[in-house]
Amino acid sequence: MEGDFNGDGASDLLVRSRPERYDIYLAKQGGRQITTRAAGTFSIEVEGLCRLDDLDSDGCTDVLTFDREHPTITVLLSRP
Ligand SMILES: [Ca+2]
Ligand SMILES: [Ca+2]
Repeated sequence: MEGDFNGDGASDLLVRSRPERYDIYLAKQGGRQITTRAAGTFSIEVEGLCRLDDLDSDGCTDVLTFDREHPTITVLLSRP
């Protein structure tokens, strides 16, 4: 999934690297390259879902996770 997690105007990548884990890789050089090390990581239930939106309208893409097993919604706000 793509989003601008640091608000620099270049699209970054959110990758589900494991069934229970997501990693964020930031674009660099104006979006022509992507970092090789994850800038951020978070865990999610294996059956969980993840959606992206700028929930606080600050220009940085935020993450919503949905845990179906223990009905929970988690909001992860990005900061530049
Ligand atoms: Ca970015
Ligand atoms: Ca935001």
